[in-house]
Amino acid sequence: MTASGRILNPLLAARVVSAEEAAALVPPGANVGMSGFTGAGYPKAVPRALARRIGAAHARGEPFRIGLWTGASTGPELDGALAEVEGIESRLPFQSDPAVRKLINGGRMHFVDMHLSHVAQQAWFGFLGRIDTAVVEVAGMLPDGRLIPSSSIGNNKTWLDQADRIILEVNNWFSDGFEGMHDVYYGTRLPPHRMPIPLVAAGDRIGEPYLRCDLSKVVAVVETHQPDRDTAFAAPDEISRAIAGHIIDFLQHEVARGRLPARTLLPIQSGVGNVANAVLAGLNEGPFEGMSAYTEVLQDGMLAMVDKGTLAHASATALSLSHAAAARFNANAAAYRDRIVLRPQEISNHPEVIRRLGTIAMNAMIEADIYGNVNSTHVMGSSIMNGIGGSGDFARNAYLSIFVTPSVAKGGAISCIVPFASHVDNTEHDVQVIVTEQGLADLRGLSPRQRAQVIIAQCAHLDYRPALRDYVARAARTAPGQHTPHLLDEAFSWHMRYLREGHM
Ligand code: 0RQ
Repeated sequence: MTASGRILNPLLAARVVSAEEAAALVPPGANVGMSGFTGAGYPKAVPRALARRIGAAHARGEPFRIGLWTGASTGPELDGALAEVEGIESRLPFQSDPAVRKLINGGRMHFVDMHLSHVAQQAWFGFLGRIDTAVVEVAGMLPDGRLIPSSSIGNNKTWLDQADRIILEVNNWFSDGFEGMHDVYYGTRLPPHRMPIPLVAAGDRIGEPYLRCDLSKVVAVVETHQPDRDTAFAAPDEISRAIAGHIIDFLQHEVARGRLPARTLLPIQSGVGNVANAVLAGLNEGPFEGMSAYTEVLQDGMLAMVDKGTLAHASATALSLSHAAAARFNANAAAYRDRIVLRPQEISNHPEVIRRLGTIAMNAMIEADIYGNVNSTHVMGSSIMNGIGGSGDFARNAYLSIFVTPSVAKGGAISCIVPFASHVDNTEHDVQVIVTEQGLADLRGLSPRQRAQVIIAQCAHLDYRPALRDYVARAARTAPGQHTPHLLDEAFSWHMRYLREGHM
């Protein structure tokens, strides 16, 4: 047994080295598949040591960059450290680190923004190139070499299976209670041999609690003791409370129409960010109970719902918690294990399962246009914020697809309802409901021209309604086509005005 007490396999115990020694095994130019999803379960020591090595190489004038693949966003010790030394050539599939964002938007790092459910299968198809090295955080290692995952699973199964060499970080900050929380499904096959995924309820377990690992590929094991990044959320404010209120009214209306089961509804999915978290806080005060979640991220708001019993079961691929909530989770992990299951992201975000379960998807956005096209990723059309993440996986396949945003951004200088979205991630075909603090636009069964009327009347801020209505009226008079009437020569003038006024 080694210092951490978590490495019960003798072969793995014999591989324990320092983070520097492990980082020395990553070749320049390598594609590195690291663990980590929304700030949870990412390696904390090796990436920093690798960043130091890259920084030293750059100081000597030697080029050294890697391709960095993860589950989703990580933490400052990974994305932040590698960005600081400009050590990342290309990044996929999602990020939220300010330093990474700055490099991408400055044209100094490539970013491949992918649906999160697509990553593992595209790696298996061979579409992304070879994975040289996997660097994966785990909470422990069994005597037979199987691995206890930590606070996220993400793409770890795929990285471990596909990489030529494996570096493991074993983090004994996580309590013993994490063992048994995970469900790693090994039944996925490649076309034409695919079979149905046998998951019919959010809480089902269809796989194994451990990650398998070919021990002959493990070149280094590093011991750590460190919590995940602090994913702190802004307290719900008047705006997010109003958005939550509109959603609860809508869900009750759907129950009254017989389109949703009373009390438990259908499994909910909730996206990342302050607004999504605040909506969960609102739901926790609402009339529903014994619900389930089939989602990718379990954030503070959802943990509070589990604590209260509003949620009976939650399925995700990762936690994404503030330090206070993470400490509470860690102390009670054994109890949460019965109600919370973490899965690979190819399963948590799988279109087949999302559609079978009838998920209610609720994701935040940057802006929507008057016809219902949603921009989840780009500010002013050319700068990335985080990435599409799982919003598209859920929106297209959900029973109900809801997008939320405050009606204005930047203190009211920018309308989040615009004539023409400056970038489209989720199309009008995948967006059924749009909600701002102003109200809720139910777009189901509406044509584009009908949608424009409802979105402006229900969702746009009062200050922007006249200009939006003016656009619609003029487009109705002069646009060459009257299905989705647009004045293309001025469609982007809204965004141009903000740019000219120096809001970016
Ligand atoms: O920037 O902090 O610099 O002012 O965008 O905006 O209002 O705090 O909203 O934290 O809920 O994030 C869409 C980014 C919303 C997130 C997004 C600026 C605003 C602020 C954040 P500042 P808020 P949130 C499952 C689902 C895509 C991935 C996804 C996201 C910042 O929810 O990344 O859905 N979604 N995944 O000022 C200019 C506008 C703006 C704007 C907001 N119209 N114009 N700036 N901002 N609207 C989870 C995963 O996939 C992992």
